[in-house]
Amino acid sequence: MPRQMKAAVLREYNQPLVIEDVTIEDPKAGEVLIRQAACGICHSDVNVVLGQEKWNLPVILGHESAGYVEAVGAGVTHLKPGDRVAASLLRSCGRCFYCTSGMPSLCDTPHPLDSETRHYDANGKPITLGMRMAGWAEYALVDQSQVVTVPDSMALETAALVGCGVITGVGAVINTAQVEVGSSVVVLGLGGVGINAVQAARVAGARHVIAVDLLDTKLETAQAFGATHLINAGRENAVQTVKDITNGRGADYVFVTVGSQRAISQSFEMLRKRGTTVIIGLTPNDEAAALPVRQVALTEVRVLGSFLGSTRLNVAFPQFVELYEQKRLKLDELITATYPLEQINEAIAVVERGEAVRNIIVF
Ligand code: CXF
Ligand code: ZN
Repeated sequence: MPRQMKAAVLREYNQPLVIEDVTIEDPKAGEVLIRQAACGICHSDVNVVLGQEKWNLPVILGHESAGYVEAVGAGVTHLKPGDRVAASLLRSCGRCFYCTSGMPSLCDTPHPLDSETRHYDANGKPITLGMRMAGWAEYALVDQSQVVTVPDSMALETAALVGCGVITGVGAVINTAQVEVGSSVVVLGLGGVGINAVQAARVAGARHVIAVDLLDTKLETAQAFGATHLINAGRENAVQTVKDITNGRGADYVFVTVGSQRAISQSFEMLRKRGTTVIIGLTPNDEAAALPVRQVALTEVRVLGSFLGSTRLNVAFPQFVELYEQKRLKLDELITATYPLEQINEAIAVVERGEAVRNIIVF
């Protein structure tokens, strides 16, 4: 039986979201309906609200959450109503070349939830299920591959952050780059992803964890998450400072979390020979960045892309839980503030101003 719920609907770009009565359908085969406890606000959601990324309007956004299993579709055997779970936008079919090769973040099998309507407004008109979750709502419908169970030791608000920000930042360091003990690591940009890259570099045993941003408040946060050196790129020459810290050699790894050509160019100037630039942040549209061809060839630098931290959810989540229980991964500290759904527009405005690591909606 379809359920009635409140949801935050984006009807027009650059306009406040509208809290509406929405009908959501039952889960179909392989799907899970989650009664949401919490859902994060990610910069990628805000980019859609601002019209910088387009979805078919009206749309419900939100793509990292946690809650309770409300109902499961046919064939879902490892989850039952009442289970505490976290959900991610990382969806994978389990059968394609990429999934069977251990690269589920690159799964390219279309899913019915990508295109089918499961949400209807009060007039019976369809609403798009955005960001593979439509998480800013009292219930969310996802594929079972997007769901992991949460132990009682972890609050659902905390678990909600794992699905995008944590897997993307931590995964880039641990999975994509596989940073070695003793490395010199630079993180350019200290939003939700950058802060998680900083703490993952610390967990991985990096010698230098050099955090770079334009805002002192973000640099202070990075220090609390394990950065050993802070560079305000507005005041300091970041390239020179990285060289100074690394015996004039340059960094082993630079993680570029901001989608900017300038940051990518700078990353090459900061690298040592055979160092690695990891590109995480997306540039607007399909902008290209110039590659320093001679340097790439002559100094053997490497360029890696990282999408959702090259994560395998069922491997990563239990690891994160254990690191969290050992107090080596800080998750509670990522939460800047919690808001009820009715105040989602205030919460988004704070994120837009760059004042939050993570704001979350609680239900
Ligand atoms: C993004 C990456 C680009 C597509 C939307 C989701 N990842 C996390 O926010
Ligand atoms: Zn996100």
